[in-house]
Amino acid sequence: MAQRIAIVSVFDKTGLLDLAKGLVQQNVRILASGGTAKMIRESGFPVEDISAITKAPEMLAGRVKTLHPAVHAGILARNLASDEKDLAEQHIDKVDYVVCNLYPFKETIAKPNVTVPEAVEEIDIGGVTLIRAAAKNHSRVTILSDPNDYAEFLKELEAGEIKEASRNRYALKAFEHTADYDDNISAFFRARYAADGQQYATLRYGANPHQKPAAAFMKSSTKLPFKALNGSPGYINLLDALNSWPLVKELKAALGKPAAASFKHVSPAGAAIGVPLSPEERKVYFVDDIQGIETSGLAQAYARARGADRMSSFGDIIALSDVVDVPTASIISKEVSDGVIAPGYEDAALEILKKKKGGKYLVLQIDPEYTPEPTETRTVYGVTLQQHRNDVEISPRSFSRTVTPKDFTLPEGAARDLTVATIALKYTQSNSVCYAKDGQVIGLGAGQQSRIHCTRLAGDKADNWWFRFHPRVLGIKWKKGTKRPDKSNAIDLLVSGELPKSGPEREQFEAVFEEVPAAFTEAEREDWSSKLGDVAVSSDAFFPFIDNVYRAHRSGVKYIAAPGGSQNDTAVYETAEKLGIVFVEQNVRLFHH
Ligand code: 93A
Repeated sequence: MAQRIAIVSVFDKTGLLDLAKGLVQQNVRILASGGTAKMIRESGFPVEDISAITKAPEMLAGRVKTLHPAVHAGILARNLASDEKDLAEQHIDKVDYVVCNLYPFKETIAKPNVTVPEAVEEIDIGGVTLIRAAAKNHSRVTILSDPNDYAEFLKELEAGEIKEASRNRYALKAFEHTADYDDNISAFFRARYAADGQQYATLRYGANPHQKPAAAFMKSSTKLPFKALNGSPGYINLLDALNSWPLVKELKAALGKPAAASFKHVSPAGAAIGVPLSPEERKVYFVDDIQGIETSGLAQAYARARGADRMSSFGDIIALSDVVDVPTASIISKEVSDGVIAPGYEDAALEILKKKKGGKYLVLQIDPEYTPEPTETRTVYGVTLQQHRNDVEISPRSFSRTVTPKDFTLPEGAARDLTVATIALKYTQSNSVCYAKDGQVIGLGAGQQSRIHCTRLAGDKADNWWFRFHPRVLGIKWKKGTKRPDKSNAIDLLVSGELPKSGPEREQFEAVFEEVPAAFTEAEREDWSSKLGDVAVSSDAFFPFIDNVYRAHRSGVKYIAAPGGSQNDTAVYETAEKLGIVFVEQNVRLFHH
């Protein structure tokens, strides 16, 4: 048997001498690059320079050390007659083992104020080529890219040959080593060379001001699917924008009407399609002075999305399914909001939006044709998580199988409202439960660990929404100059039943009215609540207990859609039946995090 050959070229020389000793003991011929050979030689072990086979010196101050056919043909050759013939003709010997780790690119770029030339010098070429060639040919060649593997390798070598399972494991490690290395190189240059805002966007900070640096980017030189027409997005702005946009896109696709969503902390406060507004709705949603809202489905959709839960929508990120027109921009201009994402803007609408927030209002334009990769990847605490994107389609057809009553055909409005509620849940932090009516969310509970708490939270929000239509609220006489957020806060105190009888909070409450409205009595509450009906509810997962159905019923719920799978399914269905609620089995669980 010909003498086995190892090519050794390591930056990190940990364990190198023990390795050399073991290789020599097993009569392996060691060929090594400059610094590696020097260290082995100085320790008294036999070693040859790579030039012994390349017949070429290391060149360009080390930029070319191992890049040579004598090296790479020796590594890449298979046990095939044709490969053997090629090698014989060129007097090249097969290489059996490659030991290599790379220049410290990652460590170098971590240094403060590193320059491009400094980083460039640390881009390993020959080492990556050695590793990749050996890993490619791992059916014959062993590649060691991690000094931690030397001991085990030597043990196997002593015992005979390197096992296939070990070669496979080392090859995987090698591929990951070079992939990680390349990731660091591309990340370094992306941050410097990608046109800011096109493929790469520098963010002021991450979720909090101390989380720096922060960025949003695409890989593979793909452009970001959005561009900032005004302002610059923050990290949470983008989380909101990139969750709210697909919501409105899907809502429009499912129901054929313009759609809007109002997001806060990566959950919708409201979402709706364009359904004409009654005079009361215009008043409750603070849009009775908006010109042109009668003919703008988009403005109607946003009025409803923002109007669902005005308290939660304060400072929202807005998503709009269609090109933004003046009526929609006019509503936005009056509200406290952080930004908007839409496929386009009429010139006059953009001018209105650019004036908001002292000129800093975030206006994002999204490419409506953009389709994300099917696989989503993120890291949490350094661990990479990967999943297929939740691209399940929800439409009125998703609600065709009623459990109780059986084979019941939902009225169009109910199927529409369940569609709105369920698509909203698809983009809401779980657990989530959503109440909808008239093509809009009226109460949405997000991010609750307990489902009943979620059903209650969403139900309470739906009740608050409904009480804002009470004649007493519609008839409020505001003190002149009362601001919109102050009106929303006062209405919320009144309708939520949280109004204190006395004290400074009470005084502040009273200060905004010409005539202070009376708190609702128990009897008034019961009476007005009983007038709320035909509400649809959707849940992102099954109802584990019947309490959810009872709670939903108290807020005028007539239709429920939820996945099955609970031990209590039968009891849940029976409770719905008893209360005259239509229960639809919506088969897809929609957890979102
Ligand atoms: O500059 S290189 O990309 N050119 C080469 O041909 C080459 N071959 C191996 N760097 C090259 N290497 C790298 O040299 C190895 O990846 C290893 O990190 C380092 C070992 O150099 P030395 O043996 O001189 O200490």
